[in-house]
Parts: sequence; structure tokens; C-alpha cells
Amino acid sequence: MSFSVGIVGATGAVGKEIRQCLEKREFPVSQLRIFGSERSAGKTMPTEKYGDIEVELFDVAKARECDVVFLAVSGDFALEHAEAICKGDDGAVVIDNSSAFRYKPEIPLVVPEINGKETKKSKLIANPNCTTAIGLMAIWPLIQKFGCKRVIMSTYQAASGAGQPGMDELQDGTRVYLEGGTPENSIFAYPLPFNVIPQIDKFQENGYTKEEMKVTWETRKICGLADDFPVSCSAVRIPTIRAHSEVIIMETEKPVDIKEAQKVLDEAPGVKLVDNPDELAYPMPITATGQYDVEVGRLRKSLVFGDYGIEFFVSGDQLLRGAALNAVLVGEEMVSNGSIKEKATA
Ligand code: 2RA
Repeated sequence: MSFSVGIVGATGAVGKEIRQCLEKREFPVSQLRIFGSERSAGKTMPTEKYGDIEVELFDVAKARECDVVFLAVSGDFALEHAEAICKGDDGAVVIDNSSAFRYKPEIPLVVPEINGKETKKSKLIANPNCTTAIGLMAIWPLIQKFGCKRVIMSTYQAASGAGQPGMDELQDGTRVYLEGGTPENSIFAYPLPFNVIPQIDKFQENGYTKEEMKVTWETRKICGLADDFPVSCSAVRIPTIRAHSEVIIMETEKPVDIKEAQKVLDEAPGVKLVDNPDELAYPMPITATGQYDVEVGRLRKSLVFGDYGIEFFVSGDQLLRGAALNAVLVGEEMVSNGSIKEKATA
């Protein structure tokens, strides 16, 4: 069985990675269709596996012809079109990378290794925020082993979270800075080179940013935790290119044994345990970049919560585990559970 697959937004940073994940992971593609705006329609996109593909001007009717459509576009675009693409028996499954549907109770928000079964409930699936998806790869196995009373996260987020323009602004600005100039900024609130910015997305009434609240809301929804389960995040942008890092502190229900925690994480899907301080082995954005697995290390008993707490550090590729890979894994799950179906051809 193979499927007609569409990507909307394939020229953006996440869209490109979705296409590459489909190719590298040998997703069963019978036809790959790339949809874009008037600006990109008609251009040719070379691919290794599927040859040169002409970008089609997006329209809902064409997207509906696909079996599955990956949306790597803005929340506004997704809100306007996603439901129309998947509506009815003859619509396509839609896997949306934006935040448009993440908090709607009827729309599954899925990290396949955690709540993949949810994909059976809807033809429209929301892909989580990158920061949440990366952190949960380590948090979820530890919740299952030791239980959890609260999570406190501090992030160190790469420029790629703001897409290709964010990465370009960092790289161009760094060059300008090193040549003695003053970098300009339009994507980030302040110049990012040689700086850290304790703001990602807009401030909310409670003093947290939207990025920080996404971690709280999405962790609860994906892990099936209570609506008031305590999860708190401080999100900070740092001048790295494309891997997010996080310090995570969990208060647990059961006492933590660090060796057991290491074993659980070593065996967890999507995790690479990098935890050998004697050899200076720990997660870093530079080693996590380009990897499917999230690096987890610096595991230690919490000085705050004693036996009932664990602290650790993770680094994960923002564009892969935080976006494209998760979306393609959702697609793979939906192929294997029969939720993505081949349309009968005339
Ligand atoms: C960021 N988490 O890093 C956002 C992108 N989804 O900016």
C-alpha cells in the first residue's frame, strides 16, 4: 500500500524537513504533491527520491485529492483550510504543525510514542510545539516509572524556532557583529548574536509567555494529566541554530533511583542517553542537531526534592523531533492503524 501525500509549506524550514523525513524513512508514498502560494507555484522542487516536483498553487480541492496532507504553515492558514481539507469520507487526513487546533479538546495532540492511539479519533491531528515534544521524550518514561507531582522546565531555544528567517537573522547578525557592526533584528525582539532573550512569543496576562504556556497546556493534554497539573516553564532564546535544550526538574511520587532512571531512558524510544560526567558526556545542541533522538543526560537526584525528585538536561533537534519527525511519525502511526487510507482511483 502506498499513499498520495501532500505538503503545504514545503519551502519553509519545517516543510523541507518533512519532505526529507518522508524520503529517509521510506514513508509509503505513491505520489508526493507540493502545494504553495502564488510566489512558489510553478517552481520546481528537486527531491532525491521522487524526482523534480512542480509546486502546485494550493487549493482545498486539490489537497483533498491526497490521502494525507502535512501542513507546515501559519496557524491562520491552518484555521482557514485544515477542516475543509479533511471534511467527509473523501477528505484527506491532515497533520497540522501549527498551534491552531492544539487546544481544542476534540482534536488529538499527538506525540506517537506517548498517545499515538489518539490518532484513531480524528482525521485532523495537531503536532505539538517543539519545546513540549522534545521535553516529553524524557519526561514521559520517567512519569511512567516514578510518577510525577510537578514539572519545572527552563529552556535554551535555538533560532530555528523562528523558522529559516530566524536562522538567517542569527547567522547574518553574527557576521555583522564580528565585523564590528551592530546586528539588525526584525524576527527576534533584540539582536540574538552573543545575547540571550528571555522572551519567546507574546506575554500573557499571567506574566508567562505564550511559548511557556504552550509547554504547560500541551504537557497536560498529551500525557493525559489533570487540567491543573503543575507544569511551569521559563523559555529563553539563545544563539544556537537548530536544537533546543531544556533543564527539567520533576518532583516524583516514588523515590528515584538514578541508575533505574538511566535504564528507563536508555530503553525509551526516541531517546539517546548521554550521561557520563566522568567523560564529559552530556547532551548538547551541537551533537543533537540532525538527530532523530533527543539526547538526555546530567541525571541527578534533586537537591530540592531529595529522593522524590530528578533533574536533567535534554537537547533535541527542533526541526526534527520538535516538528517534522513528529509529524511524519504521526503519519506512520496512522498508516499502521489504518487511519490513512488509499483513495480508490477512478
Ligand atoms: C520557538 N517553539 O522556538 C517555538 C517554535 N514553535 O520559537
